[in-house]
Amino acid sequence: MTLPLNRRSFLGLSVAAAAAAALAACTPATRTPAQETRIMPGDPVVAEYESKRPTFGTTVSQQLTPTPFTTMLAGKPVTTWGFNGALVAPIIRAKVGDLLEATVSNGLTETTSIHWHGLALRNNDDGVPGLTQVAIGAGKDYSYKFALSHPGTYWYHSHVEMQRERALYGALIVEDPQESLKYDKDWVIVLDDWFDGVTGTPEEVLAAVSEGMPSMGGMDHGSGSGGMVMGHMLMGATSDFLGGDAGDIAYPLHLFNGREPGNPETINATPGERIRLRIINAAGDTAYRIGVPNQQLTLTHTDGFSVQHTDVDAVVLGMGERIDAILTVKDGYTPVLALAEGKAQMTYGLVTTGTGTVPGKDTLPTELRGKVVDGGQLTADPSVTFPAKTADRTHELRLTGGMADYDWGINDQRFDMTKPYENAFDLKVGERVEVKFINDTEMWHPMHIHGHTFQIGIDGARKDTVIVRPKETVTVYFDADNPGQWLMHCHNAFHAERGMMGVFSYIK
Ligand SMILES: [Cu+2]
Repeated sequence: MTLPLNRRSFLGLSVAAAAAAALAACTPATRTPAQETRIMPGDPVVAEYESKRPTFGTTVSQQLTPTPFTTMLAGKPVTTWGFNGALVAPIIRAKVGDLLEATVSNGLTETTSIHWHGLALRNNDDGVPGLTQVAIGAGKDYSYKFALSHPGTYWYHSHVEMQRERALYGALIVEDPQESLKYDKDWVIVLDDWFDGVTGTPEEVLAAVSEGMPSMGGMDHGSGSGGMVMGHMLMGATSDFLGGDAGDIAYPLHLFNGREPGNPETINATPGERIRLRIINAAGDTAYRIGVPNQQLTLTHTDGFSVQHTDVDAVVLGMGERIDAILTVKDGYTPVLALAEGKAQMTYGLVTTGTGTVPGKDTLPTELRGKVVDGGQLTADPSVTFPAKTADRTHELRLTGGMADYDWGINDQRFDMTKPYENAFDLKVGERVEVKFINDTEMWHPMHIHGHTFQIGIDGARKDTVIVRPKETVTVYFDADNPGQWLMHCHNAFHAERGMMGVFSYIK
């Protein structure tokens, strides 16, 4: 099975048509033998589970209009797509128990959708065209409305093709009415790697890397060199932390809340204040090493769930992951650095207390060392660990493929959204599911499961996205408590688009 690259014929029209058929009628030709037993997004049981989520709060409404707009990046006008005509989408803030009602008015000339990353929400609002909804047509409106049942730092983004490689993403913060963490203010930080309109479009870059990439034999640039740019490809960018190849896509820019290095977002604070950093990695192919020079951060949450507080010199965030950390403000300017892991590039923001001089971008450190962890290496707070239980079902997901043919997949299968159940991973309500992510490739993958959070091992962090290093196996567990059809995929935008996706399918 191969994925055709003509996005217009494959993903633009046929998915919408297939989705309409699958969701409305389920034609016999597309059925697998177990098809009629699957709990589809429109099944009454999905609504039943949604009705169990407490909604004691208010309705938070948000208008989101994906639209083309023009902004200045890298010193020139760049036309790209974003929500409400801006590089930085609205930060949606709500509380546990609220209903979120988001109306999408599609101002693009192609279909779109929104996925609510990390939330255990009703399946029919998960935003995956071809699986949970019909894509929102150009010029059409669609309303998402669902209960917010868990506090934390989440985000939303388009789930159509390469659209999130433009600016179609934003932060979603669910506050906890019973918040026990003490802090004075929070700072939402969205990080992104950027090329659109500067060196190429997402479609051009995908087409280029899909041709396959030459072997790196004899081209060892050494860890930390940042690699060598060849067209849209980045050759030889390596990271010891990530176990080798750090990323393959060349990005001219890295954005910190939509801003370039040299023009940083700057927030005011007073010495001694505790700022809760809520950091989201919205990038396509870049992990960030985040830290403050000569000062430790206290990590408190990953992917919205609390962890045993851990002081670190830096934290590495894969694509799709979030981290919450407490920064205690010192007098003067404090840079919050986000180093593009293995790529020798950076972006940053500043905290200022109103004294001292603004540090120029060329004066900032380019390395963060010492105690460095990723969210998957943290330990869950006992309040969020699953009760002990023997797994009812185990799924082994071998991550497969490679650079030579750019044929990323799972268990040697490349996902085809026109046949989403062809290699589905079945499960049933009430089961404890064990998932083994077995990385058979030469590259790391941030693996994401929709609609659930899993626990890493017996007492590891609760997460929805976890870094799996080359030749490593990461075993996670989740409780099958949210019926429907749920996508699972690598959160590297290029790996996902080339086939490293699958479906966890609830069956009756
Ligand atoms: Cu991947």
